[in-house]
This record gives sequence, C-alpha cells and structure tokens, in this order.
Amino acid sequence: MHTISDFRSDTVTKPTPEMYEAMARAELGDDVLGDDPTVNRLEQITADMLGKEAGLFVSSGTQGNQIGLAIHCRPGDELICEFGAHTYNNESGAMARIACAQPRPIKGKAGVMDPAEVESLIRPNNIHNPRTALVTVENTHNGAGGTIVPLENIRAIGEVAKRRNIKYHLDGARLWNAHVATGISLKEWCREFDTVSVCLSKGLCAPVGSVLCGNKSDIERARYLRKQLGGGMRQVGILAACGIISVTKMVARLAEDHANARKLAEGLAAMKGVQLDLATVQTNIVFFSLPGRERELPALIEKLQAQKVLAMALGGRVRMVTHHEVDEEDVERALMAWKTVLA
Ligand code: TLP
Repeated sequence: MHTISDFRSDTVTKPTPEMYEAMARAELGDDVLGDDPTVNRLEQITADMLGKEAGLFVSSGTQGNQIGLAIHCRPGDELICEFGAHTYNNESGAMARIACAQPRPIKGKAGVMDPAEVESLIRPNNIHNPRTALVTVENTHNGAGGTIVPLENIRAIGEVAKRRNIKYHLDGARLWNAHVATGISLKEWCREFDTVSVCLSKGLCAPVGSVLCGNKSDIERARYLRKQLGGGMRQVGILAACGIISVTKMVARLAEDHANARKLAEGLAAMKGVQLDLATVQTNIVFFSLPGRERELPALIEKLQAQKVLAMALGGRVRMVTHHEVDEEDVERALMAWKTVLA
C-alpha cells in the first residue's frame, strides 16, 4: 500500500529507479538538429513496434494527437471523431486552434463508431461543404471507461477511409492496454492507420512524452509542425531514455493494472447507490455514477481524500484509474473508503 492511494489517473506515476539511472547515463545531443541518439533510438524502437516507418518524440499525448490531425487537415477541413473523444473534448480546443479542423462527432457505443455512419458523414465534393479529411479513433477509449475498440471495427472504418480517400489517425494514448488485454499485436492494431500517437507517461511510467508514428513524409511534416509549436527540445534524450524503458519493459505489467481495476470495479458495483457497468471495465479505467448524488460528488471526493484515497470527478461521474503505483492493498483501502463515504 502507498502513503496515498492515488487513483485519479495513470498519469500520476513517477519514473522507476531504472529510469532515473537511464536518465543519468543517457547519451545526449541536440534533437532539433537530429543529433540526440537516445531520442532517435526511442523513435525508431516505437515506430518498429507499431509497424510504422518513422516516429517523433513529442511532449504530450495532446501534442501527438494535434500534430497528427494537423498533418492531414487543411484549415477548415472536417474530421470525424467519436463524441467522447479526448481529441475533441479534452485537448483545450486544440482541434480548432492547432489542427484548424472542425469536428463531426458521432455518438458511439462504448466509444465504438458505426462504420456505415462514418461513411454517411463523409461530405460530397461540393463548393458549399467542408472537405472531410480524416477520421480518428481512440483506443482504448478513455471516456467510455478504457474500453477496447474491436479490431474488426478498426478495420471496417479503415476500409471506409481508404475507399473514400480520407486519412485515419489513432489516439493510442493507451493502445498498450488494448494490446495487453487482447494479446493482439501492436502492429496488428496499427496497420490501418496513417498516424498513431502513443503515450509513454500514462501506464508506462515515463515522466514525459508521447511518440507520433507514421510514414516518413508525414513524420517529416510533423517535425516541422512540432517546431512551430515550440516543441523542438534540445538534449531531450534525458527523457527519451525513460521512454525506451517504458516501451521495452513496462508494457507487460499492465495486466496487473487490469486485474486491479476489475477488483475495484466489482467491489464498487456491489455497493448500494453505485451505478457501474462492469462490461465497460476492460482495462485499467473504472467509471461509475452515484445517481441522485451528482451534486455531492466534489464533497464525497473530498471525504475520500481524508481517507488517503484520491479519485476524479469527470462529467458527473467518478473515475478511478489503476497503474504502477496502486496495488491490491490500495484497491482494498479504496473500497473501504467508498463504503464509509457512501454510508
Ligand atoms: N488524458 C488525461 C486527461 O486529459 C483526462 C487522463 O488523465 O486520462 N488521449 C487520451 C485518450 C488521453 O486519455 C489523454 C490524457 C491524452 C490523449 C492526452 O495526453 P496528455 O495529457 O499527455 O496531453
């Protein structure tokens, strides 16, 4: 058990001792000049794992996604995304400001869009219409509860994108979790996409960073856009060194987080007043609501905090996320704390 059981997000993890050592030993260079060997290695390892030609180390998932969208969209273009998508709801309006695209959201089921509906929303060529440039998927889908978008669905939407000549981007912030939960290889998950953004600083414990992957010319363009955003960093191998450990050593252990999330969810679902759909608990995220008590949520979360358990109120629901720094005892403590708080 940890001093504080922090279930707010898997972003709260600290670097592992091995990461601190790797930071101290990292070979460095000026990455804006393309000279940082550690960054170059992280980019190549990640691209290879995802089956893409090239990768670009970026400061965050938001930056990876928004550069990904911006590569494919001209200002004023339209992109199709799921209604609860992080790119649309949780990136501070960057879709409008940075990618300069307007969203055409679709309400999915557990984050999964209907390929026929995607196709029906692609605009015909007409001077009055925005051009539909892109469709984007999130896997796992955070807002839907860490749900896995099935591979058949990804392929079916990919088929629509290819046939209708639009681009396809994956917000794979937690793609690692989908890979571990299903056993489906990362390459298989990524095959259909033009660009994929994966995060190193969620379940994988790196302090900073994401990698945007795609073909060489898209990543070259991405490097330029990153520089425009002020995201060209210098001796950043000090961070990439952690990322290399993330992608090579921290993926398999996500299974523990999934088991802990399941335990937590089952315990919560059994509590009176808790509404929780266990079918959505497929990876490391647990969302639930307390019908009739929505306005009390901030106060309840504060009471929980007094018992050293942290959770997050998001859109009228409670979110709890498991990760490297919460173990089974933290789960037990959280269940006890909720029992007391809800009584
Ligand atoms: N999500 C954060 C918050 O923004 C909600 C979290 O705590 O889960 N894609 C997905 C699916 C994400 O969940 C996140 C972060 C991002 C992109 C953005 O990553 P960062 O925070 O590195 O910009």
